[in-house]
Amino acid sequence: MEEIIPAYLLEAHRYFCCTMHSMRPWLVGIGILSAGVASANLFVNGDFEAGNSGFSSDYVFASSNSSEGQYTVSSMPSSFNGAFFNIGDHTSGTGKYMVINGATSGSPAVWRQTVGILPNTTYYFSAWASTAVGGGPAVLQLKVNGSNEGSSFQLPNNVGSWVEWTVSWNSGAATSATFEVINSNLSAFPNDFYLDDMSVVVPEPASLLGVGFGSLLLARQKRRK
Ligand SMILES: [Ca+2]
Repeated sequence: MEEIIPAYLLEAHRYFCCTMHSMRPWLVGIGILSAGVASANLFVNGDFEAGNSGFSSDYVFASSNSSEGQYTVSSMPSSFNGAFFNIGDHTSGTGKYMVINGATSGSPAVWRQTVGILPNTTYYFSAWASTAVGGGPAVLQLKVNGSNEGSSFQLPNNVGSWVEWTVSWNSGAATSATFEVINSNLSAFPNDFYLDDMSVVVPEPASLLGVGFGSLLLARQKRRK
């Protein structure tokens, strides 16, 4: 029977049916691989396809818009506010996104999410934004652990396009990061906008994968000695 079992399965069997001690190099390799995969996007529900979950907001969630400072998650913002432009979401063209009527006082967080991070690592924040009503766009600012990061980002004056907002940030000694999106435009009208596909990644996950594969190869070589 053995000759019909593919060689790679026999190889895998040999390596996984060993003692815990000799598996340690494998586990190191797999752990680093996992870190590389996780860093693809640390945010939960960044694409809003799961609806109003995975993030918090100082804005008030509402299905129908009755005042400034409210938001919803929808694929059809005109059902939230009849003046809002219906644009296909950034993720697939048919999915959901965050629909926001800008607040007029204070500096409430539009969107907030806390993630575990590695210290002394540069992370790359990205969000896609669009204007809901033309004429007076939102101006966004990223805060990480309470500090402004990057430049303020003004959305397009007109409706109908998604634009990418990016900020790079180094974690320093931090092992946890709270990312907050603030809108510094406090006008009542229009000041309405959308967010989609929020992400935070390590810029070069491929290099982490490389380290992971390198560890696996090292483990193989050690076992063959
Ligand atoms: Ca989406």
